[in-house]
Amino acid sequence: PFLQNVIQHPQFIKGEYSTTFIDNSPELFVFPKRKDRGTKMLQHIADKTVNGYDGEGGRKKPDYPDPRVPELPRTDEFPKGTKQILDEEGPEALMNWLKERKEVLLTDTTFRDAHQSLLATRVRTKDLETIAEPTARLLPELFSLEMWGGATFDVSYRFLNEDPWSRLLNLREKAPNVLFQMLLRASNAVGYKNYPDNLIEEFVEKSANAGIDVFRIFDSLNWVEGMKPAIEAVRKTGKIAEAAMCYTGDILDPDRSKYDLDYYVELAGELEEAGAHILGIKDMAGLLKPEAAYQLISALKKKVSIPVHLHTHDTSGNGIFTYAKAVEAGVDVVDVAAGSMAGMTSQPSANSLYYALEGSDRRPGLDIQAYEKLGHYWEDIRDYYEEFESGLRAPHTEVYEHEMPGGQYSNLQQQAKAVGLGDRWDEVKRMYRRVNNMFGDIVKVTPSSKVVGDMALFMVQNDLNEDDVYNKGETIDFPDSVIEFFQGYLGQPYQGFPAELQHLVLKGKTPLQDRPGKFLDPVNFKELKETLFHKLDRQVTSFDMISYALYPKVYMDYQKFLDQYGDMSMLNTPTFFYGMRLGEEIAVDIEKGKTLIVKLVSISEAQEDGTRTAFFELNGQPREVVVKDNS
Ligand code: 3PY
Ligand code: ZN
Repeated sequence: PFLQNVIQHPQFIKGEYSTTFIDNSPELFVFPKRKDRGTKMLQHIADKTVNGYDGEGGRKKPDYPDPRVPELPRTDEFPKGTKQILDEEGPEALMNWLKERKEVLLTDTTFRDAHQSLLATRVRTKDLETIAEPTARLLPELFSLEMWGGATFDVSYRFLNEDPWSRLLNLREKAPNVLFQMLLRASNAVGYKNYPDNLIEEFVEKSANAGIDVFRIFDSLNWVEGMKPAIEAVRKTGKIAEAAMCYTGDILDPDRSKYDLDYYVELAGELEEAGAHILGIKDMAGLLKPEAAYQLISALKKKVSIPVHLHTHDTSGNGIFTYAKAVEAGVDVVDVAAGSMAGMTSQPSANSLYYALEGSDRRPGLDIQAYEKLGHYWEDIRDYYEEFESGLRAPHTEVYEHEMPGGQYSNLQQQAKAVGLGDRWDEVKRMYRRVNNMFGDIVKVTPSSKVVGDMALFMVQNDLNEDDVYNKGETIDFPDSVIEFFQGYLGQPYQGFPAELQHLVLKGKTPLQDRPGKFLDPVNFKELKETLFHKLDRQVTSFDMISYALYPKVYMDYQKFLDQYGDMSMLNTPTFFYGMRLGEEIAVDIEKGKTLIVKLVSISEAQEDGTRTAFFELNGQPREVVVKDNS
């Protein structure tokens, strides 16, 4: 281990060592604890078996049938797709190709937004990997696969104990022919606050290297200034910058004139000017009604010369109608999800859209039976994540009232439950809209939507109404996210902040008027590498550095998990969440060519100290682990 430490030391690698290098580098003598991967894994399995997926004894492991994975045509070569056009001819050629298409193109969001919106972002890499190659082989006509970014990044570390960068690299290998698309929150990257410009640049560059082709960039307040650094960073990599405007309000409603048609047309012009290859419309809550879509797309197609890409959520049940009108008005690409992961707070169904456009010369050109087969797989694995379903069973037109983004609905509901407001969810939804009005009618999408959500929870929890806030505001400790929002740390809302409330929230602090990125110290990557080297006791990658810089605590908690249990991403999902049933036997491929056979034999009653002993067989050998029973 000593030699390992020497050759992995950053100074050694850079050749910066002298005779005093060993004396002056005490970290060389820190050796990793001897790991027994088998025992660590059993520890995790025992903990889930005893304490449930939620750590509170929730639900025992159901017995799931194997998911149906479509059989693939027997050929080695992947059919060529959009990725080859970008790689061989560049972004401009790809844009021209796109504009020449008669049919409407599709982005499949099943790997990202669909599960972010339906299953609280919980789908694990293992389940994505299994279906990535079948998807790429069966649907090479897709414009792109949206499969990364947004909330998937931190949820990956936080709740799934896995590394999002590995997800990207693994999927890229399995799907080399279709463009990979990610959702980038402009200066908030994949986080919930503004970051220094050099971190955004580094994040974009490394994501592009690792396999992202299309960056859908949005600002949570539609503030173009806040988007420019990200757009430029993407253009520098030779990849595609899709600058998206978030759709809020209702252009058909004369009483909501703050965000009218002119507002969007002007914004579109600014985004094209700022260097967008594609204009995105990000209807994150599914508020764009069919006739509004027709008017909006028609006006935008007149205004800009770049392709237009529409994203919506089917929460109201009107998604297909909205897309049909958008297609009629000439939209170039729309976002859909595989049938069994579509609808409700997710994207409209690819399958439904295909049939809805029967008889139209703009119907998507793809093999609908392939989509049906892929849907079987998703239908089967969706059961693993049942605990994270929002409970929404039918189209939900209240969304036109509360305006909550599809990706937030199930997450905020979980948050409400966690603070004991599960049974006051209706109130929270109504308060969400009231908070929006208090804030001056703002764009609500991560992270601005989180601010509205935090404030709504805060007001319901403390039984506050608008008058209370204005009357007692001086003495109220507002949530941190609300204070930061009014400080301008998320950027500037269209037409500014409401002055009275800003004054009450800030209590004398001076708000920013300019881009937060201009005031933040750049990340010192050299220093950060040293810090992390000491913390992790191993060679540090650019991916480690970026993730640590984005969210140090979440990242270090993930490292702690790895120390304690090891990499659990290879466990199948039911075992990862629920542990094992008594007598059950599973095979775990811990690396290529190395499989462990695990059997759970018995579990003792709880001892006085609250611990239980789980008895396993690991490759036929008896093993015991002690686990604390939280119940
Ligand atoms: C995200 O930022 O994660 C979103 O999906 C916003 O809609
Ligand atoms: Zn979305």
